[in-house]
Amino acid sequence: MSNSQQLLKVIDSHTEGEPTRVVISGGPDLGSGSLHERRQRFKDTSDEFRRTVILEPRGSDALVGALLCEPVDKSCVAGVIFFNNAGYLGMCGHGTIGVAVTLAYLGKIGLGTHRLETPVGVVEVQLIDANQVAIENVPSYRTLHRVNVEVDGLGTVVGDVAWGGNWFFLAEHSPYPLTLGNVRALTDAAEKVRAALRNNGITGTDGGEIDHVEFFGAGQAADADSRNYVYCPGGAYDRSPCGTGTSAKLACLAASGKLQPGEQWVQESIIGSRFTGSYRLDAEGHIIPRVVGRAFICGESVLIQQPADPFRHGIVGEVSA
Ligand code: PYC
Repeated sequence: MSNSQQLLKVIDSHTEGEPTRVVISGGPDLGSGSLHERRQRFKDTSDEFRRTVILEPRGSDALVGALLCEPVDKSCVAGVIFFNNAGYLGMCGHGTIGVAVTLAYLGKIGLGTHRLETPVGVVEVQLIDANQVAIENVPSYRTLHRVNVEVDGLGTVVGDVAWGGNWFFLAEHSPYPLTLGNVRALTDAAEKVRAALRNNGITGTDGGEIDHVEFFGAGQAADADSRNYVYCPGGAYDRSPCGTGTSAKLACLAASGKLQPGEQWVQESIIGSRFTGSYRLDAEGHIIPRVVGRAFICGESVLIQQPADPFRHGIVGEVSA
């Protein structure tokens, strides 16, 4: 066997069905600087690494990768940069729960509260038991209320724009019933909504693209407040209720006076898994979402890249014979 093959150690988990792959060794050296700067360096110099970890044949469109880094803020147990099949995320709620459970599995953290640094700020994680984690997300807020967007094939779609660590459009009504059988139709609809937002110049307040779309409906379980479908930037749907998406939802509920600080909101996903959300207000009056969910370790492996493998950096197109 060639000894120039590259080895990457990863631990896989899923958070309420949504997968996270934490890179334990073999990742790129991103040097120093803020997590925001290191995420840019990752993008500029090591995008092949992202593709190797996430894309088929080693990964899948639903997978979110987490690269552990030295934190700048020494009160944090680790820094983390999240990435997926399309690029890099500011924050990832299900991924943070997956990272916490992975760090516990590795014996690096115990029960209790810990801090993690992300490119968009510090988040707190509380390891409640080996699988259950509460995250306190970055401040979340609604920036637009009841925007009307003309969407190809769907007519006028009404929704809010909110930040929950990523930019979300939260449509008031789902174009289709929120069942797993409708995922293809929901994904097509979400892509059209995203395109309409882009074509109409509707962005986040920082000019960032609104690249996550949520549709909401009634919860199916008796104690669920709502069910969602969440479209992620690379075209995959979130199997979990989406941590940053639930944070964006909490921001909208708070802004409309429909949820008070400390009240619970049970958000069901399209596969019936759930997060329990609530929020507190910080000194500036921003909402700080708390999202509770479970993650389970489901793999510990070594990814191998052999030099002759045409797909060692993932399948990005056809290869010639
Ligand atoms: O849980 O925040 C989240 C998330 C974002 C994209 C996929 N999951």
